[in-house]
Amino acid sequence: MKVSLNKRILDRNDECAQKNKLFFEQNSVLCVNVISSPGSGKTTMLSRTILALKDKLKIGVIEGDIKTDTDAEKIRSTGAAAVQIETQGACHLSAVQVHDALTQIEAMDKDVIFIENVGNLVCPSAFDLGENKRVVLLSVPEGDDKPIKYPGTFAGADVILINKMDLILYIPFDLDRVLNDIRKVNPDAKVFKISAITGDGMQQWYDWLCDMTA
Ligand SMILES: Nc1nc2c(ncn2[C@@H]2O[C@H](COP(=O)(O)OP(=O)(O)O)[C@@H](O)[C@H]2O)c(=O)[nH]1
Ligand SMILES: [Mg+2]
Repeated sequence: MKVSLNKRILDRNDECAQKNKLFFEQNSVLCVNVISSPGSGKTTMLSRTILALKDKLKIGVIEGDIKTDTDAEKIRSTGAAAVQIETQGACHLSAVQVHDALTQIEAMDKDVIFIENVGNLVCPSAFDLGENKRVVLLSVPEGDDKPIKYPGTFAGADVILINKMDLILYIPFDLDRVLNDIRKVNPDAKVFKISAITGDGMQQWYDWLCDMTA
């Protein structure tokens, strides 16, 4: 019974994800679903990216959180359009929620729509939002065992950003192990080492993003 209910929820989600996909295709919008644990630096990374690329790309952001619109406010302070979805307890965004947000954010006029998913390394990866690309962040203080503990999420990424590299001198974190473990679950992902605070390493990420929109 539980299995068939879950399947129905996922089937309904996938139907709407297909509509979103068509919308992005028809409007030449690159949609990027950003997934990570809470606190790994999604909002900081997105804010820095928007400021760095503001003369090149029109960017909008759909923010997902259980409560509050603080992240949408942070994004708006960069000058970009942002809409907040409060999931009221749900641990991931759904394609329907994204669909409803697209008109509010005037997504048809943007080059890139980022979706900052609810902070969680499990549930968001099961829900297709119709995005073109998936980015997973892993930050140094979370520990070097996350790619093997949450292989499904890392396996689904097009890009993996290893964030908070500025802290690697202070926190035990075996970078070689992380890179090896990522290769085992996802040999094709691009992996960029960044600090969203200092900006180190961010240029490779900007280049990738610009290539995807070219
Ligand atoms: N040292 C360091 N702190 C960072 C970095 N990126 C984000 N932070 C900090 O990590 C905390 C959580 O960042 P936030 O962007 O809100 O994470 P989110 O929950 O994934 O959106 C904040 O205190 C940020 O200032 C980084 O590259 N280095
Ligand atoms: Mg955030």
